[in-house]
Amino acid sequence: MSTEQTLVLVKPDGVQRALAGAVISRLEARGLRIVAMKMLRLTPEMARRHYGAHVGKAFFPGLVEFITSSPVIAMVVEGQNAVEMVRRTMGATDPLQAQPGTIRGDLGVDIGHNLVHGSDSLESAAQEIRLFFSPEEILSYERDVDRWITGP
Ligand code: IDP
Ligand code: MG
Repeated sequence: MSTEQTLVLVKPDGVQRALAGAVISRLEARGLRIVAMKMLRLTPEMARRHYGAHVGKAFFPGLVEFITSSPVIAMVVEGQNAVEMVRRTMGATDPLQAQPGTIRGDLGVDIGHNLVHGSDSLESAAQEIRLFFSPEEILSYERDVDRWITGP
């Protein structure tokens, strides 16, 4: 068993479409614990750092424009295998390919408007968490329900 932390963003389309609650509910319902949360509007500099792996791709300028166009909700989410748990709960990048039952498969339509971001590995999670949050902003706490999610 490995408890992990990962970065989740409700992207501008999720906030604008009033789907932030739905996204957060699905993560909570999977047993994941929110240990940090804030609303912010990304600067272009921050967007370029967050999506550094995609620099040079054809969709990169549009991606930066989109992710900076309106506020996002950023979260650090914690739980057993949290990186993969979040990725599987989000579904495939292209909502057309995402399985029904996933966030993108149920709520999304277009690859450029896929509602949610989740780190793709433990390494990128650590890097992305550092970009969005200072260590003091990340809380450590127990929930009584956790023993019913993963056992004592
Ligand atoms: P991910 O969000 O599922 O990890 P990535 O491949 O890391 O997907 O791409 C980052 C984001 O860039 C995607 O969530 C999507 O919004 C956007 N994106 C990826 N590929 C395309 C594309 O081919 N056209 C337009 N936008 C794309
Ligand atoms: Mg990615």
